[in-house]
Amino acid sequence: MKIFKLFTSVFFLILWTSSLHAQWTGPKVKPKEKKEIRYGSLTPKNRSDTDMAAFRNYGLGQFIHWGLYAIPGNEWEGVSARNGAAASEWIRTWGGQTAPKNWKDIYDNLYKKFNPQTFDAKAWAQQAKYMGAKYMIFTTKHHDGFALWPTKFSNYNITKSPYKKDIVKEVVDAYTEEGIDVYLYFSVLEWNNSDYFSVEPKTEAEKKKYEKFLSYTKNQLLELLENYPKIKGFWFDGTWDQSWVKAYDFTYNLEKELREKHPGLIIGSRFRNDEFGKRHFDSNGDILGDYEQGWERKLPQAFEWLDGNDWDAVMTIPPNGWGYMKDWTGLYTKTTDDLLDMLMHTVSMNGNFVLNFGPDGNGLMHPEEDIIAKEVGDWMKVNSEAVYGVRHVDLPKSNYGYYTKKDQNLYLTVFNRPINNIIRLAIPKNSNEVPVTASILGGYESELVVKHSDIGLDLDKNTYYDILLPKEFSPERAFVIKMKMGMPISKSDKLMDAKM
Ligand code: FHN
Repeated sequence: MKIFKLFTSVFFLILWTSSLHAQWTGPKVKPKEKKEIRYGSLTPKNRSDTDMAAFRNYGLGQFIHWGLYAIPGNEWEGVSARNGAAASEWIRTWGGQTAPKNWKDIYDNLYKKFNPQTFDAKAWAQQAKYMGAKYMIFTTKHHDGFALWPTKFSNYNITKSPYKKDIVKEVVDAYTEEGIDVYLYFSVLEWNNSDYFSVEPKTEAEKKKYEKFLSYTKNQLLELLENYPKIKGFWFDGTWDQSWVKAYDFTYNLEKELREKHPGLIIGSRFRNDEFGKRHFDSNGDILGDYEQGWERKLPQAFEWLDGNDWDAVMTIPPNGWGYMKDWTGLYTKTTDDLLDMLMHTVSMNGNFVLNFGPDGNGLMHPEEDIIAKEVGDWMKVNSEAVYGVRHVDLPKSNYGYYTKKDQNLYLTVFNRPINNIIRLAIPKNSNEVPVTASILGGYESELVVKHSDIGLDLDKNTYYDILLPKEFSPERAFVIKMKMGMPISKSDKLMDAKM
């Protein structure tokens, strides 16, 4: 029995890691030969409508993982699940020596205890607003299959808990009221649904069951659209199993239907695959859906890897674990400075950075999350101009931090301040735009000195602009230099080479 438990947890760990290290992130290699594809993307690359334009401008978002797993918080009766389950929201798969007896049964009955007395959707939304989030993604149903809305299509839902009320509605209403767009996370995969198959159903009986599961999934999605018409999109998950991959005709038609029912709906690249089983990107390397949705707990190293697609990156504060995890000790948890660095890394490459929160069984954020939300918000109050609605800058990479731009403004968010207080920007010699004036967002009033400096590097394609930082300016975190760009006063001439 113990060996079996160990086997299952190792199996899930392997599954988890392989799903996260799949091939869609990293540099993209387009196939040499074009294939005829019937089940490719239903929408063009970089949709140009207003909903997608809003997505492109968000910059910062919030993810919330909330469900029955919030009750144990990655432990049970004082025993930690840390090495027995892949992540806190995966605690149902807890196996190995530390797992409690009849754990799955205990877990599946947790709904009888789900009664978050201090849950206040308005307080969450206000916190997210203070943090600067422009959109949020909320788990309507995670892999355990428990629905946080009163779905008509399964009994395993919030109405059966002592809490009873429609949590999804509370969240959608509260965030929308604060001007934050809502996206619904939906896991297709369900651990405890007997109609669900991870492998392709083969026998007639299996096929029948899986057909039932597919129509249940469709009904739930249409129900979500009908119940919460204010939502902007779906954030799909748990779509990697072969059962779903092989159902490409069904998923193609379902996506069509969802889009028809809800014009402007945004769906990322995790929803479905083409008829050759290619996920995220079809067999020709073209994106499936409206944006690349594979950046999870990691960021692209190079802008080129994104191939011009819209994208988001979802990020945990602990190394892994999206649901509530009571005990963070002994784990490297990202600091506010780490997260701001990741935020600017992301927006400098035209992406949205989505920070995850995992509230506890009473609806309260982890105390460390409260601190981070406040600190990110304090920073955003001063610097959000460099985050919202900005675009990638085609300049040589700066070692000081990250460039972003909006209209005639160039922003450099400085994380690495040089000891000589000179920020030296490399600008290609043939550039028609150079920094003309510079100032620091918030805090420091006067304009900074901008100097054109010529240094002798052989065969250098760049020229240099120095921005002098006042010695007395000593912020505690990264700061943003805002520059107005304009015509260069004089083109830099080629210097006469010395005769040697
Ligand atoms: O397995 C899930 C995990 O629990 C979490 O929900 C993340 C969020 O992006 N997605 C899955 C793994 O890709």
